[in-house]
Amino acid sequence: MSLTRRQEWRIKKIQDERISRAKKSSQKADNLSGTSNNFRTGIVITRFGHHLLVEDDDHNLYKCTARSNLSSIVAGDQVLIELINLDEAVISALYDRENSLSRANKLIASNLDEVWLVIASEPKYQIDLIDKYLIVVQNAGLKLNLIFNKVDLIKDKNIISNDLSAYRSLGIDVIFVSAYQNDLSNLKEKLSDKNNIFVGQSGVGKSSIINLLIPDINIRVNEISEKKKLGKHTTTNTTLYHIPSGGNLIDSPGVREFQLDQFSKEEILYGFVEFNEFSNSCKYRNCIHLNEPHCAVKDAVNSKKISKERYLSYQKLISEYS
Ligand SMILES: Nc1nc2c(ncn2[C@@H]2O[C@H](COP(=O)(O)OP(=O)(O)OP(=O)(O)O)[C@@H](O)[C@H]2O)c(=O)[nH]1
Ligand SMILES: [Mg+2]
Ligand SMILES: [Zn+2]
Repeated sequence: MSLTRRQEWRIKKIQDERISRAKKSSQKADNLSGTSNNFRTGIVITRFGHHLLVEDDDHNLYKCTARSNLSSIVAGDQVLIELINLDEAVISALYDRENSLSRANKLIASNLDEVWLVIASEPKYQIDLIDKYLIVVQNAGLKLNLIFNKVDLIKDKNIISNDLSAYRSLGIDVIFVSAYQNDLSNLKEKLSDKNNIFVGQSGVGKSSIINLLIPDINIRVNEISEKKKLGKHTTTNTTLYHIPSGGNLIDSPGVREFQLDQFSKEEILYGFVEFNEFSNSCKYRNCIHLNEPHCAVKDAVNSKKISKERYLSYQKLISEYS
């Protein structure tokens, strides 16, 4: 059920009041005794069933329930909690998010700096899926990076470099790693001191990489199916982990594919950033570069200034979902 603007405004107002009350009473408690009261700010680590795990600023963990008007709280959210006892609390308010990432209308995580799409040769990377993630991430105001895992299985790296060259020209980093060979040297420092999330197909090795980067956590990993070479959806909860050298890394459950239902034509187009510099020269101002005459984007495809594969992918996505 979606909320009306007025309901949203009211909820926001109530939360702002709670935050401001908590601040005041915390100041008062500090002044009186040097100890603080029952309110803490914290970060959401994960959700399990109706509960959430929240870590306060002093790294204490609390099993929390959320007040009923706080519907969708996800890993990365900054919240105000009220303690019930040593390890339980109630989430009373959600602080404003800097950004958030949703897929197929489902909120995944918030307050991110970098989104890493992990791909591999088994299960085989799908250009379609990369383009969908680009649309999602671009529309969330974030930047997409690519991690190519399982390089130990690759026989000819040139084919892959070729397939991904369109993304490199978009300025997207493609980092080759192997969790199997513990070869993550290209990746480590790029994650440092940032809020990162790993997304991608099931079975590409997201959790395996995180297990290596963050010692002692032992996230469950699972072999991919022998026959179909697909992952088995091993990770079920989106969970935030702290990187020992600084920063956070969120592991998320893999997908096979997802729909772009919530996106308009304009938003799908926004995921194809390289069309931008040409679209101003299209004859029609509202050209969507499909069947219109004198389309500068189509001209750019013909003269190889825009990758043909990317244009075909655009045609496919925009006709399927709009
Ligand atoms: N050969 C090879 N296998 C790897 C590598 N990284 C991970 N794997 C294997 O790939 C399989 C899937 O790994 P996971 O880490 O569970 O994959 P995931 O992306 O977290 O999957 P979901 O949780 O289902 O989304 C496991 O059997 C891993 O051992 C790698 O670099 N090389
Ligand atoms: Mg996993
Ligand atoms: Zn056009």
